[in-house]
Amino acid sequence: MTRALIVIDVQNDFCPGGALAVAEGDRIVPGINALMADYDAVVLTQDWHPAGHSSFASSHPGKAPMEMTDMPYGPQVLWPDHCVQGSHGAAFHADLATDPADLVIRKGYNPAIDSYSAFFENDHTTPTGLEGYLRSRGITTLTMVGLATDFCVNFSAVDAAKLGFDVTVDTALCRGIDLDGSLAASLEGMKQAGVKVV
Ligand code: VGL
Ligand code: ZN
Repeated sequence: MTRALIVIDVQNDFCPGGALAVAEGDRIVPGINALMADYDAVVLTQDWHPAGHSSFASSHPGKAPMEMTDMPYGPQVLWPDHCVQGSHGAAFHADLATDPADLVIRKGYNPAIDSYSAFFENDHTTPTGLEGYLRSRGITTLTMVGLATDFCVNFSAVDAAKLGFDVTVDTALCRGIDLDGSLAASLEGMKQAGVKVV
């Protein structure tokens, strides 16, 4: 059994003071750092949008952040501008240990498609390449931590389980956005998908 720690989007914009701040998003950083040495591989993901990205409310006249829209690939929450490529908000939290990472995978760079999952864009079809990386290293077992529990952690964990990885989400080292009950729904959805939610 070869195990990877997948650290989802521990970036300034998802921490207090950031553009899409998740309550207590920064509190998980020390615990994540402490876990890294226990794994065969450490992967960090980074939400990485071009300016004017289609998931930004500012790209949709008349729409406000947290409203919904219909995209060609399905319903999409419209977010405040966040994690713009090269910005301070897109950088990892300053205290996150990045030296132990074997791979940093960026997602959401396609202007027309959002990408919550570390494995597929929100069309659920376009791969990010992470699956191939993990398989070619013989990794079968994943622990996921990070931000936000109900969006990028949720989508990543469900996709990983569907792909046949053994997946655990460590909720003590995650924090959620909780939009209209999305946190509880995501925990239920992950369990239904066969993710071990601990
Ligand atoms: C995320 C909303 C938009 C996340 C990323 O990392 O959970 N949420 N982009
Ligand atoms: Zn995003």
